[in-house]
Amino acid sequence: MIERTLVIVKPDAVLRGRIGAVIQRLEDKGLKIIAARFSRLSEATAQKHYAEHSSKSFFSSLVSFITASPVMLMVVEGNRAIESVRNLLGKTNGVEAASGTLRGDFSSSRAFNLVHASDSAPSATREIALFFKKSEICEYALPTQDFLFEQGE
Ligand code: 3AN
Repeated sequence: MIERTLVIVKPDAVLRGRIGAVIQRLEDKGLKIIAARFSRLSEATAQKHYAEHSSKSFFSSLVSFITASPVMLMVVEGNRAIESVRNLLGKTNGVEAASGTLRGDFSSSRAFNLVHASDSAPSATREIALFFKKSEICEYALPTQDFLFEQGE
């Protein structure tokens, strides 16, 4: 089942020089980047993105953190991409995330956990629309496509 998901390489990963490491893991998995932009989020956009957490005590620190430096925004496509990317990230808290996952290997924090990825199909639709226009999404085929997963899988 082909899905699209939104990935944000967050300021901790950008400032620690780990953008490449994140992209490498996505490519290693056979996922396809179909849109990308390097951008500093406004406070208003960050608040919209994290709207589901607006009542939480950590909301303002979440917004400060995601706006602290530019971030790398990407739309990633592939077989069950939403679950697949969440598995590549690991648990929210880097201390608890399994070794081999991005957070497990690169984060020792709950707040500074390197990467955001959509957690459901409705979230992915909402988040992709928040950051990308339809015209910014590039449809193309990978030459390796037939060897990444079976049709209908
Ligand atoms: P995930 O990023 O794994 O989807 P969410 O959606 O539960 O995790 O949380 C969004 C972000 O909010 C997390 N990436 C984390 O940085 C932060 N966060 C979540 N829970 C807490 C908390 N209890 N205290 C501080 N920050 C938190």
